Amino acid sequence: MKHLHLTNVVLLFVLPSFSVTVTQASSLSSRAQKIPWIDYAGIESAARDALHHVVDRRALADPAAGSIAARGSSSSTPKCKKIEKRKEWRQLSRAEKKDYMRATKCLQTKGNYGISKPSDTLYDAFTQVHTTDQLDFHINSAFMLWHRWFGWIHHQALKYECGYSGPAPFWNVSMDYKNPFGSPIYSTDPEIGFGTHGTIVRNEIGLGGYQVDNGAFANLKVNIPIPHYLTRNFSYWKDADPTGVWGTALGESFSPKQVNWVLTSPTYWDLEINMDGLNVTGNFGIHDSPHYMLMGDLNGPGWVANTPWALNGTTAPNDPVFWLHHQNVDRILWTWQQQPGKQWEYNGYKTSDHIRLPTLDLPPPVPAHPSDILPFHGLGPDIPAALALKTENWPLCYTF
Ligand SMILES: *[C@@H]1O[C@H](CO)[C@@H](O)[C@H](O)[C@H]1NC(C)=O
Ligand SMILES: *[C@@H]1O[C@H](CO)[C@@H](O)[C@H](O)[C@H]1NC(C)=O
Ligand SMILES: *[C@@H]1O[C@H](CO)[C@@H](O)[C@H](O)[C@H]1NC(C)=O
Ligand SMILES: *[C@@H]1O[C@H](CO)[C@@H](O)[C@H](O)[C@H]1NC(C)=O
Ligand SMILES: [Cu+2]
Repeated sequence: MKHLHLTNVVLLFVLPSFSVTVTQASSLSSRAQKIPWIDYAGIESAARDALHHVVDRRALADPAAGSIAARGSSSSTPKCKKIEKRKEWRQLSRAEKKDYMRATKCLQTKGNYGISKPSDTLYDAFTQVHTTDQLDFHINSAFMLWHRWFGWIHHQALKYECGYSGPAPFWNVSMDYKNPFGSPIYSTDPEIGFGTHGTIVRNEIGLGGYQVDNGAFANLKVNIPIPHYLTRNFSYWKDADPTGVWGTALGESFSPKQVNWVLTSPTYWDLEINMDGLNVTGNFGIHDSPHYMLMGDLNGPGWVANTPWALNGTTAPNDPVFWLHHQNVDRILWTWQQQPGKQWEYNGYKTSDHIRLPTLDLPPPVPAHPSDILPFHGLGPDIPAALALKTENWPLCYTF
């Protein structure tokens, strides 16, 4: 329950006078069932290993902390059968792309394991989870690791519920920074394009934008927070740029130069601040900018003040582009982690209010710790942050 007063532009996922009612969501997730393709016991064992690993490293780095016996992986933790290499969307074959689109839509035919309303599908369950207490895993240290795990679960769902056998693709948005909507991602091809948007104005959940009426997701209906057509509004990029904040300036925030700069972030926390553009006015960062460019569902229903939706969280996973964008954010984190000494680094804070709102008189921020629990509201178990630090370890088992 916090009240943020933003004088500036409303930052992504941070709404004025934010207050969440969690009662409904909590009662939903308490009914959540076990998901058959998730190895709960293995994950618990892997989580224990990851925590010991992080603790052991601290003991080694600080002899005063005493010696903790070196500890190998527990024998009950499964091993990766193979390490999958993720690919940029353009590297997928046409057949793989087509199958990815098919599997994505197939999630709308699957049950939600009690994560969401009975009438919701597994597709909706992802959005439901992302909408629940979203400040637990946005604009803070948990953000990048929470989304890494969330994207991995989504890929598992595509595999085990819908038979997708290709890699989890990412959208290297930097390739398109000069003309994002000219990207082949937004092809109108009914088999392999994510589509643009149409001409029909849809505002069921606020000033929504335009119904996506072309590409593989033409006229897709999504159900969170209420049934509506998938919506986008590309025109923020094209026409409205009175202040230079929403227009071409957004492309600059994910240019190759910007990515290289973000990769020089000295600590994990600096990486988070820079990825989200949290400490520079008018810079929405590599992560936030595409959300603002597409608007509609990718930006969430809170984009207009004084609507019934103004106080809700975000519907971003309703737009299939969400997954490709977040796998790219994950790729940048992964790249940063390849530097010497960075693989197991996790630090920063549970909120970024003190950075974003420096003029407010706030209590000291709570430091983040690798044992902090990332909540998934029934979409598999909650996990300690430490478990998501290394993508080549079980159960993530992927690389870039
Ligand atoms: C992403 O795009 C940038 C800009 O074109 C390029 O420099 C970089 O190598 C690309 N990386 C990957 C992994 O696609
Ligand atoms: C789309 O965004 C523009 C700003 O570029 C705004 O003026 C327009 O009202 C939006 N359209 C819809 C249908 O929401
Ligand atoms: C949030 O959205 C739900 C629909 O999912 C709506 O019933 C509720 O009134 C909204 N809450 C707020 C505080 O706007
Ligand atoms: C913003 O982040 C950059 C990079 O980490 C850092 O050099 C700078 O001091 C930060 N500024 C503020 C106001 O925190
Ligand atoms: Cu998110």
